[in-house]
Amino acid sequence: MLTIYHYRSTRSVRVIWACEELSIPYHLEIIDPSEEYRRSEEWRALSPTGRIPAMADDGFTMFESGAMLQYVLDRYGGGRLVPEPGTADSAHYLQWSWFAEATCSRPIGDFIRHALNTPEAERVPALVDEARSQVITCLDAVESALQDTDYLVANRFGAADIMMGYTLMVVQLVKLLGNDHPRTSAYLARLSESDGYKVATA
Ligand SMILES: N[C@@H](CCC(=O)N[C@@H](CS)C(=O)NCC(=O)O)C(=O)O
Repeated sequence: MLTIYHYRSTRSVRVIWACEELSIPYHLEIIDPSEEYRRSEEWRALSPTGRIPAMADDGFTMFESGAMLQYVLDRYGGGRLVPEPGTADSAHYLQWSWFAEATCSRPIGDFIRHALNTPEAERVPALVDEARSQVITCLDAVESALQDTDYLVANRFGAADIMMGYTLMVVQLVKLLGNDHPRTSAYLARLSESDGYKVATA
């Protein structure tokens, strides 16, 4: 059985959410999120940079939430939640999945570091503003994509929405999602109504 090494509100939410949507059985291992544990040999054997999450299945382990999600869908998904490979819809599924983690997550991380995890007296406004502006540019892209559709690909809920849904959940947590992006806010509200999302973020 899949083992998902999890801590609340981290990117393991994506994998749990997909497993819940598809009724794939999994075992949750809640890890100690302290820096001390994440520096330990035990955790570094699963996640060499000390980050969360990691996953084990069938005698191997892996890190990177997007890769974990893709593996779970390939192995246990039976074609559900993903478009047929090699099609335009699949290209867009890959595009939004990579966008969620590669392009959006970096400025969100920068914003958290420079604005939230730095004491006010030490903050550098230019760094905070730059990170915020890059997050807003990402939100603009999502807002524009949601113009005539409820979901990112083929107007059907799928894995791209799980990838982006988690990213938007964090954007909302750090209070950068608001009235300027009404379609994106409504999209996240729609996603968060699903039982899979509720279990994964509980
Ligand atoms: N690209 C990686 C990012 C992993 C990551 O940054 N995880 C966060 C929690 S969601 C973390 O461990 N942060 C602590 C740190 O960076 O030291 C993935 O998708 O798994």
